[in-house]
Amino acid sequence: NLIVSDKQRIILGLGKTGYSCVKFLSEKNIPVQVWDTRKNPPFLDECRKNFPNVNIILGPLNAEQLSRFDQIVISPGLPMNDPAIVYAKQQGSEVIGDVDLFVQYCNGKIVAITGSNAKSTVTSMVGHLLESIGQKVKVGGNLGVPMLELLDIDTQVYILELSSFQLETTHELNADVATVLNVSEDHMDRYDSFSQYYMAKHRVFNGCKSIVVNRDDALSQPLVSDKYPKITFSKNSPDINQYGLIELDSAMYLAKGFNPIIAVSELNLMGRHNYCNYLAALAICDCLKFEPKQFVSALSNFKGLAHRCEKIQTIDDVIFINDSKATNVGATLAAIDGLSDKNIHLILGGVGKGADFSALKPAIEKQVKSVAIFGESKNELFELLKQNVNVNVTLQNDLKSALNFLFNTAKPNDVILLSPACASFDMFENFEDRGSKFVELVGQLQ
Ligand code: UMA
Ligand code: ADP
Repeated sequence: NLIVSDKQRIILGLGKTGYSCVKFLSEKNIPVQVWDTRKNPPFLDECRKNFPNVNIILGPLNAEQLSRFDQIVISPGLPMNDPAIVYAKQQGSEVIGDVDLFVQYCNGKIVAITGSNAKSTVTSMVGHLLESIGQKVKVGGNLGVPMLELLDIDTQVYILELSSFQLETTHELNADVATVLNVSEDHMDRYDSFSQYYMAKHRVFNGCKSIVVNRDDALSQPLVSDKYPKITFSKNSPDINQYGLIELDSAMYLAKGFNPIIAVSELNLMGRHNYCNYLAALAICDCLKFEPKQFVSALSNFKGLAHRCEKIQTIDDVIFINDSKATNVGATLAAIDGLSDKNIHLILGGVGKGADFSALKPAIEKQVKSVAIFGESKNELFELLKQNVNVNVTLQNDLKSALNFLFNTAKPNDVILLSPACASFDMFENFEDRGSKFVELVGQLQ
């Protein structure tokens, strides 16, 4: 049992996660202190007001002081390889995250979803499908609401989106269903190697009871033995009793084995990558013993999330798509592939997070007509893409000039796609802010 009252415990971080831990433990009369390296962390005032007895330390971590605590509850935004944290661990401090606390107190089933892309979409989809059949569900984690805030006695299934940062500090998750939806490079500014990032993701399988695997992505296969019940999905044709896509009378269907479930024309989300997301969600529900035929109407009325390949509007027959959540190369490749029947004009750039952009080049050469690049990584992207006879590549100062350039270039029926392959915090607050500014700028074109 991790929590014993005589333990000296410190929470690191006073953002959403840190504050949820302070609140959860304090309300159980478990003494905590909290430390944030920032001078003015987001929940400072709220913490002072609601928990005046909690000691708050602000400023850089001190290894000696930190190592005096028996247990350190670390927020996902802080790296585990911080020298003070490494030292405290060497001195015997136990380092955990909010997931470990959650698991200790959770009585419902846990669906744990990770992957480099599609986590939020699939997490929300599973929530929507299960709710449609009357299950009492809660959805959260990396998606936005810290998981400790979800806990209550009525919930039957918790559907958690988990980031590699959250999984790094997770020991026994014991999920009823666990999945790594896909793995491609991301957050390389935080990891020493791709394999370290991959290993963090695969901690989602620790102690799990059943697994969902993407047949198209070898890196989604768990490194555990075959003893776990397993259901698979693929954007290609299905295996016996497994999920995939089939064609019947020239229409494409989601299918289990060779039994069609619903025609993709009935679905709101476009592109093969999204069909794959519906299949992943169905496979997860199947692991919980719910058959796909129960979900036909819920599949057709799932609206999708903003900023993920979201169609904004059409002006002069040019279609505008906001995929601001594409903060890594894999997501942008999926968007380009998903729109392969259109002429694409692409807006790229922002904070590269140490990524290798080279996989973008062949996809852009094959399917994109013009690219407008802006933001912190613009020179690196321009160097990669500039020598190209078939694609018009331009450097721009900001999102507005990038959009205006492409609008002047695009022809009727073409698509202008914001899918930047980069994080946004060089010029925006977050990906939502970037997407909303894009929508606003598109509105001004009329
Ligand atoms: N920070 C400090 N000093 C500290 C603590 C944090 O400088 O002492 C900085 C971190 O470096 C980071 C920022 O503050 O830049 C926020 O870190 P945090 O751990 O306080 O974050 P929370 O507010 O608790 O939000 C976290 C997730 N954020 C991160 O993992 C960075 C949120 O995911 C998540 O929704 C929330 O917990 C609830 O579970 C956001 C995210 O960007 C959306 N996630 C990354 C992603 O999706 O790519 C992994
Ligand atoms: P995450 O929570 O993992 O970041 P989201 O559902 O928010 O996932 O989507 C992030 C980005 O990934 C969006 O740009 C979206 O269009 C793209 N995406 C969605 N599904 C897939 C998929 N199956 N493979 C690759 N990219 C995808």
